[in-house]
This record gives sequence, structure tokens and C-alpha cells, in this order.
Amino acid sequence: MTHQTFSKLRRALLSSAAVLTLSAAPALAATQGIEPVAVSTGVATAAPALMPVPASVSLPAGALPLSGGVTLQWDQQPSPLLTRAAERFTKRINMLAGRVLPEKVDAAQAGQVTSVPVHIQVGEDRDALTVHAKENYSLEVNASGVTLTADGPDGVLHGLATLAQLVTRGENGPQLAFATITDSPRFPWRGIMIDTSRHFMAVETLQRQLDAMELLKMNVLHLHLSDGTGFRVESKRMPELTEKGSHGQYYTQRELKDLVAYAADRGIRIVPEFDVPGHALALLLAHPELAAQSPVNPEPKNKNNAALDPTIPETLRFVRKLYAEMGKLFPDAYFHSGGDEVDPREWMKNPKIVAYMKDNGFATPQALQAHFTAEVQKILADQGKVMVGWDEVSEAPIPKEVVVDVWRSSKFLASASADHHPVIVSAGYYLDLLQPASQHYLVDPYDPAANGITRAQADKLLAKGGRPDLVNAFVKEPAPAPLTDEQKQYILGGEAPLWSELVTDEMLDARYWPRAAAIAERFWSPASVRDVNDMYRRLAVVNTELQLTGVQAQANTHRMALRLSP
Ligand code: CP6
Repeated sequence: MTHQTFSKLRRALLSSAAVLTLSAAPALAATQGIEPVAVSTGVATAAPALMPVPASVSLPAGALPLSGGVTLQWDQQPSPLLTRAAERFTKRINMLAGRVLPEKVDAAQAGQVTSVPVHIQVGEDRDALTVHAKENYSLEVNASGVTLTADGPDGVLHGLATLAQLVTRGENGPQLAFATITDSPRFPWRGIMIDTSRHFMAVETLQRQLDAMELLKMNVLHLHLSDGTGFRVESKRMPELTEKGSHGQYYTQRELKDLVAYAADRGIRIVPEFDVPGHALALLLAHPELAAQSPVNPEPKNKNNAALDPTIPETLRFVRKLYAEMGKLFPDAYFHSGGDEVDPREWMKNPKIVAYMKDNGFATPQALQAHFTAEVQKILADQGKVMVGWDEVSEAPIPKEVVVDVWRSSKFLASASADHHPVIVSAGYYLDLLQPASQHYLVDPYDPAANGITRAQADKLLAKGGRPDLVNAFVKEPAPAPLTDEQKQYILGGEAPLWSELVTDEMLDARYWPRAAAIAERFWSPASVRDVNDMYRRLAVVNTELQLTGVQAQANTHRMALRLSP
């Protein structure tokens, strides 16, 4: 049996076990004083659990009986994308409603079962999914049925995700809570980052993350595809990259094209990252002539450090060729070129690089990196792409159009947005740090003091021999002023990264979920939505909903499991 078949089987067994324990769970919970809300059903018993909280919502008393499930009715012929979405959500809602499958309904029963009509009005269709997608929708559930209105397919997807969360369990069976909702996202960029280099993640695993993201209205999957530990894509123009850099663990071009389509179907863009000039060991195993340090040691103590030589023309020719091929696989306008954690010693120990810096007036390695970044930006612009880079790229002047992905101190929010760079906030949302959901939940993307270390903490690290260039960049003092309205315009949104040095494929679901759902709410809902207790109440329901969808979300967070009855 292959590993993938095995994990599918294991998931099926686990989810049927969860259903079997259903009847026992409330009794057990009652004896332990734990509130038996939605223990294993994925369905709230009382108030619906909407996550992310809509921009505007009212939930009047009352509900529609749902034992007959839902039937979607379109005001115009739905596109193929919406037809597939309709099938997905009808299945999901009917499953949540506990409705018998249509083929199992006999003639006598069929007459009694009436399904709830859902009228859907879609504006124009979309050709390509972009950061400017029309995501707004409104949803009305009342005694006469359901109306979902949106300007485009992405709004419809979000409206259907909300509709699924309005399914509750009433005294007389499944029901759809009455609601009046007008909804739109706070930020247009709401992502997770998956590190496929440190541990390879199966295509099915990526698909499950996309399934979960759709439910939480997240819309960007950032794939970290190249690092010191591996290059994870089939290259046809430079097959040596895949041969020497992947240990046979890589995505074929066909798989990636299909994954991009799978994501677009769910309103999700895929932004690839091919990290240069640092984190380059896997690239250098195939192209040692581009290394800053020769000979290339294939098994160094730290696989993060090997870097490209930014001073030779061959390096930029290589980057152009690599990005041209990879950029075609990923049609999104944005392309992440890394730029993080370049160890200055890799460059400064090479006399040729030092001489080049002197001849060209680059006083520091940062200045040299800025020059390289500007060249990479030109390459990407020629290829019709918008460059994204980690916040190191913003430490020296670079073109304004470069999007800065803030991962160290959130003070870089203030500096990058003041310099008129679009910004993605990753600092504060690192899921590999194993912090509780609440910690990430309370980090606001607009807060330039939310993340980083104090001067005193930094001094301690420096006394222990920490590298000043690394440590000082994390210091958030002096605290920058709050962002001005103008700076706020430059914050595109955020991403929850999960670095996978210690995370394997079979652990991935539980590392992301349910905590990433709390982060999804931070990126979607109004900034004023910050009640941690209410978040945990809803997260418990969303968690079981994710599990029903096939995502092996962590069984419960400590906080959720110990929630006591009032
Ligand atoms: N790998 C890469 C990493 C990290 C980064 N880039 C990282 C650094 C510090 C922490 C977690 C992850 N593992 N390529 C930084 C963007 Cl705490």
C-alpha cells in the first residue's frame, strides 16, 4: 500500500470513529462539566458559529427546517466553476444537515422531503483570479428561503461558505438559521505559506489545505518551493535542478497546473517562492559554478547558508531562465523571490566579491543585496510579474513595486509602507512556533509594535554571541508611531507561515488547523472583532467542520477542550 492510500484509509477510519463516539460524547462531557456543544458533529446546537465574523451580520430568532437539504437556483446559467462549487457546497451542506443521500431516498420519503431553495444572483464571471477579485456578497435567510447576491464568483464562494456555517441542529433536526449578512474582506491578501522544501508535502495534502482555506475565506497559498534542503519542481529547461536538488521528491509540471486550477476553483491564488540569493544550496548542487563559496559542501552543518554569487552575470542569467519557466507554471501576477537571511559571511569571505563591492561602491552586504534585488525585480517585471520578497529586501533602496513580506520585527510595516511598498504581514502568524490561537488572533496587521523583541532581549542575545545583523533586525524599539491612513493603504494583508523543519506531511493538517482559522478571521473581519472567548467558542465548531471535510485538524486546543459550562 502506498503511503497516500494508507493515510486516506486512516483518515476514513478516524472520521467514522468520530461519528461512532457521537452519542457517548455529550454524556461523558456532562459528567466532566464540559459543555457538549458540537463535540463531534461539526454542527452548532444553538447559535451558529460564523468564522470569520462577517462585516455586518444580524441573526434574528428563527430557522428553516433543513432535513430536505438545499437546492441551488441560479438567476442565470452558472459558469463551469460555479457549477462545480454548487456541487461541492450542496454536498457539504446536505452532509452537515444529516440528509440521506438522494439515491437512498425511496419514493414514499421523497414526497415528504422538501429542500430549501437558495436563489443565487451572480454579477459578471471572471477570466482570471487576481488580487482584485470581487469578494463581497450578501446573504438573506428568512421564512421564504435563501437569497445570495454577489458581484462575481468569488463572492458566491464566500457566501456559500457562510451558508454552510448557518446550519445548526435544532430540537426537530437540522435547520438553517435566519440571517441578514452583508460581507466584505478587510484585506485582499489572506494567505498561508507552506514550506515544501524542508519536508515534501503530497499533492493531496496541499489539496486538503486548499479545502480548509476555502471554508475560512482565505485566498492565497504561498508555496515555498526551493531552499537549502530541496528544490521541489520538475524543471524541463534545467532538469539537473530536479535531478540533483529534489531527492526524487518534487511536483511534476502537470501536478502543479492541476493544483493551480484546483485552487482557482476555490477562489485561491498560488504564489510560488524560489528563494534567492540565500537558502540556495539545492540550486547550487546542480549549479556549483554560481556559488559564493567554492567548493560547495553538499552536507554542511547548516543548510540555510549557501548563497549565490550576486556579482557574476551567470547568476542573473540563471535566475532569468529559472523564473521564466516557473512563472509560466504559476499564472499569478505575484512571484516571491525570497531574499531572506543572506549570511554576509558567504559573500565577505570571497575576495572576488569583496573586490567587486569595492569597485562598484557597495559599502555593505545589504547594499550589494539591494543591487541584486533590483536586478531580479527587472527580470520579473520583464516576465510580467510583480516581485515579492522577505523584509530583508527593504533594508536598502529597491524599486517601489516590490512587495515586502514582513517576517521579523513588525516595525518593517512602518518603514516599508512609509517607502510606499505594498506589504504582506507574516510576523506574528508563525504557526511553527506552537503558540495558542489567541496569541496570533490578537496580532493586528496594522500594529507596527505587535512583533519583535525588546532592546534588552536583544542585548542578552548579543552577549551570548548572537550575530548583530540578525538580532538587531528583530528589535521593535523605539516603537514606531501607529500607521497613518496613507501607510495603511499599502498593507495588502497577511500570511500564516509554517516552516516545516520539524513538520512532516502527516502532521501538516494539525499544525495549520484550527489555529489558521483564527488568523483567517484576523485577515477578513473588522479589526474590532477581538473577543478571545467568543473566538474559541466558534473555533471549536469550525474545528469539527474541518474534520468532517477530511482535514485532520488538531482534536482540540487546550482552551477549547477545557471550556466549562456556565
Ligand atoms: N526558512 C527560511 C526559515 C525561516 C526563514 N526563511 C525562519 C526563520 C526564523 C524562524 C522561523 C523560520 N526556516 N527560508 C525566515 C523567513 Cl523563527
